[in-house]
Amino acid sequence: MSIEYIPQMFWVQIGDLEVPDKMPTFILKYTGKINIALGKPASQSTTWRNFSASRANNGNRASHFSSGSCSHTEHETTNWWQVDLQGMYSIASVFIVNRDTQITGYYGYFLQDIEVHVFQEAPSSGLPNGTVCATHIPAMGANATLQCEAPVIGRYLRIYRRSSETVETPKLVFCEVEVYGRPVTTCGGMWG
Ligand SMILES: [Ca+2]
Repeated sequence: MSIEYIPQMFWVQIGDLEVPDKMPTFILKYTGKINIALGKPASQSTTWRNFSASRANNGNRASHFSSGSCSHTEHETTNWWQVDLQGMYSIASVFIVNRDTQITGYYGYFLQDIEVHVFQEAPSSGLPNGTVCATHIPAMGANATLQCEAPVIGRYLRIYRRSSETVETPKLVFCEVEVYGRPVTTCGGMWG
């Protein structure tokens, strides 16, 4: 014996239409809490060993250096990490997971003097000449949210670290970079 469930449906008249009154209703509310950097094409100024840029937006917040989930540049005067969001977004904030959260007193300086820049076109040089979204001067702890002073519209997000006299030759190490914002839609096509 089997039991078959047959949902009961009632019909109501709305104007000239007869429609079911038990239609499931879904309300999609965009909260801006979707990580728009996840899995998008990532690059960095240089790569130390096999600590590729894509490790910083692979969705894994593991912060141990040997976890295989952190990016790492070579030691440079100025270095950067970038993600192509593959579309135009109004970017509101960036969440960064630093290396080795249990000993950030030491590794915090890896993320000192960093700037988040946003570009609408792919940057053509290594210069930090985008629109500044946020700046973080002091050494960062285990992780931090960098809130843009005002939302910045763009497709490419690049995080720079400049050399500082207070620390050794800089490098950029990210165990995760999450970007939060809203898609920017434009009207066009046949409806102009
Ligand atoms: Ca990661």
